[in-house]
Amino acid sequence: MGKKIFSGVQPTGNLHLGNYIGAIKNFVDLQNQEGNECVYCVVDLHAITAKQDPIILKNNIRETTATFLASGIDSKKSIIFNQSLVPAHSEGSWILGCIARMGWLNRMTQFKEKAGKDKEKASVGLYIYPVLMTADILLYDATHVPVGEDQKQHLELSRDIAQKFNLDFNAPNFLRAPEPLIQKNFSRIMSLKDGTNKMSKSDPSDLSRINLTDHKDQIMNKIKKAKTDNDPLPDDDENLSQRPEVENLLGIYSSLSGQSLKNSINEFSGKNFSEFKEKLAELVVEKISPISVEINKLQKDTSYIDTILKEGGKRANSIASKKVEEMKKIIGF
Ligand code: AQP
Repeated sequence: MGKKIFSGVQPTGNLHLGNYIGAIKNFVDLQNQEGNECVYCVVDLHAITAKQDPIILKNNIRETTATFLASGIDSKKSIIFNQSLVPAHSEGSWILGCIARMGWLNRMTQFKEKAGKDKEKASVGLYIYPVLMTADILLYDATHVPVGEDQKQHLELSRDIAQKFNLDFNAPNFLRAPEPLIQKNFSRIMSLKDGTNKMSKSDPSDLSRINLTDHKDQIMNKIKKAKTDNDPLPDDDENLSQRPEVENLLGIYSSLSGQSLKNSINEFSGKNFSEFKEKLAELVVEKISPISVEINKLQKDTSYIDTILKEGGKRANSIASKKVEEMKKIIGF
């Protein structure tokens, strides 16, 4: 039987190679597997958990949509829309927020990381973000959610919330507990400047990430400047975890070439970093440049992008509004 897939990406700009390898590439593979029904959402309600400039946000919603399309998500096969078009997400999130427990949310490590030291100043939205994410998923009865490693804990929370709702209202199996789909290898792509931090949109250094809109010269330059160490390339993976930058670059190479880490290590053992980086840069350019060219082309046609979102929004709304109505009936509204 096919899977019901739901996943989202925040329109917060600077979509990067980590988002592509950890999430979007997987979205495309799942869409192309026979029998799957996929919903891919530009999660703009999530984006406003941090302050956004309205004009930039609007551009980022279109750019994220263009990235989906340019990466191979097909609006005829999958539903593509932005979250704020479908009111059921906000409504469902409120109801589920009354099911979730403070203790559960207090354990979420992403909130701790993103709120930083001054968590009193973080938005309430950032704190309850995992509840909105739960509503996103449960409204579509998603069976599987393709995400990067960093979202695993939120997925576990959404399973707890679904189970508690079903139990509290004696509605067995009404909300479906989803399974995360996390790639076994290279599920977390790290910064090019520091192999212990994940590649991230909000890293102030543009050299830390390959943006999906970077052109060839930028990609070559960033890989050339990527941090490595003074030892030669390894012959095996024995001490690789102590060399996070090298592990990350070999991981990117393996992931984009579709070969195992072991094969990549064998391919480059005994070679010097400049040779490896040249090959890696060629591969990243080969995979990312066509996407970046297409994003730039699509972005010029804003009315085309807006039509895709509107059409997708209608399809999403017809599924999600029905589910939220059933939810309201169950709780006694
Ligand atoms: N470095 C990464 N490696 C693998 N997967 C990643 N993802 C993000 N960064 C990496 C996955 O991409 C999907 C979409 O992410 P998002 O836009 O919802 O937000 P995020 O995880 O907050 O992205 P960033 O880049 O890390 O943003 P900031 O800088 O704001 O923290 C998700 O499935 C995510 O796992």
